[in-house]
Amino acid sequence: MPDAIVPDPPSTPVALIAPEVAEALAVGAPVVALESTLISHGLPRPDNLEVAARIEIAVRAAGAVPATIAVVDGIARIGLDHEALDVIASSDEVAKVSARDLAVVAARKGHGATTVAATAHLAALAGIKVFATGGIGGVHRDAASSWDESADLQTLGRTGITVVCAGVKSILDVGATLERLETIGVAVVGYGTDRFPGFYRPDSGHPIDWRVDTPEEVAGIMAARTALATDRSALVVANPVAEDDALPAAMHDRVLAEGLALAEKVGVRGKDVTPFLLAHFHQATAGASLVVNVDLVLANASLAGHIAVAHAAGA
Ligand code: PSU
Ligand code: MN
Repeated sequence: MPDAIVPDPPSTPVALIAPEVAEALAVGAPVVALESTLISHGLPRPDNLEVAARIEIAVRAAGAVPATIAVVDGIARIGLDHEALDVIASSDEVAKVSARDLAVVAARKGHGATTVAATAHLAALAGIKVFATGGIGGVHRDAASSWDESADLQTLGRTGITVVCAGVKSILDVGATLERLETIGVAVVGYGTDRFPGFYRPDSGHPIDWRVDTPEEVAGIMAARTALATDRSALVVANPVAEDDALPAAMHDRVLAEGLALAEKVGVRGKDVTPFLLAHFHQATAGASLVVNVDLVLANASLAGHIAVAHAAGA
């Protein structure tokens, strides 16, 4: 992608790559894309702004350039300055934007926090190979009747990017999500584990076929994907939260059951479901789940940075 994408007929650009990110991409230096929905809709204010900054620092500490992605004043920005990050973290006018919503928000010059789907799409467009988030979206537990399956899955099925996450959120039907990932051709490897992580917990109860133990191993798989042309869908690197940082199992299971019952009772639907359940966890655990959420995102940002470095080095 050129550093700015201008629509035809020309007007103001609809997408812009920050200078530092553009320079890194131009010389093949490591870059890590970061999503913004977890900042605006997943974490409570005002700490979310500081957390967003710490996520970028974790990427830099690993030796890569962070590119947080969001739509600001109708422009899809690949890499945010402090002012733009502040808008996303603090404004009440920020929509949760999946890939299908990008053009609507751009055309009406609004603000949008990008989900995994929208972030992966824009990152791939810009030529970024590695992306870090907390947990990707998936199949909801009531999907058989609600049809609620995150658009993250569809997008990852057709977007060539490596996504580092702590599995999928335990609010989802993890088994069904793993089946869907297989169907749509998304490769899944466990980082230091052969169990699929469950976001707040290191083990969702489901095994995965492939385990890797180093960033270089992931970079090797990325190179082989390109050579074999299986890099048109995503590679998920599932990085479990450390047991010491995880939410205690009993607390997790109790709060999850309460949250699912409450969502049902209140009748939360559509894109409000995930933010509602995350907020319930934060409130019902008196902030303990928030600490876990921040820890796992920072760990994923760091690992993504190391993978981007290994990939750039041609490992
Ligand atoms: N990871 C987090 N917190 C979040 C999310 C991920 O630690 O809030 C967001 C991501 O942006 C993901 C979204 O794309 O949750 C999934 O929303 P839905 O289930 O409505 O597709
Ligand atoms: Mn949904």
